[in-house]
Amino acid sequence: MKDSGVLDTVRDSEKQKLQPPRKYKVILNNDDYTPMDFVIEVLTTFFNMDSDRATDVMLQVHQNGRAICGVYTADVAYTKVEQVNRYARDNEHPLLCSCEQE
Ligand code: TYC
Repeated sequence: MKDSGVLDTVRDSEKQKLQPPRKYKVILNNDDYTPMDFVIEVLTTFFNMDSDRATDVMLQVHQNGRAICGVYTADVAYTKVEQVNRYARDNEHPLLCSCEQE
């Protein structure tokens, strides 16, 4: 009889340890009120985009309803979401940033 129970468990737990970290898409959502310039500022400030790229992504959100701004590990993704939503609220804009697992 094959005696693999314990070894399989050890191998499974080693495999789990070796998995790369889960990644999260950070998403910007469209609304009718946030000024386009403010969205571009957010993309350059929090997602390190140059102004051409930021303009493209902003227009993608404006036209399609949402766009991915970047893909990060969980802690970085959640921090970006909090920082962007805090910054939008502080400036009295309804801009919504969210994230979902890739
Ligand atoms: N739709 C907004 C407007 O017409 C612009 C906008 C773009 C808002 C992207 C949010 O994530 C957004 N002023």
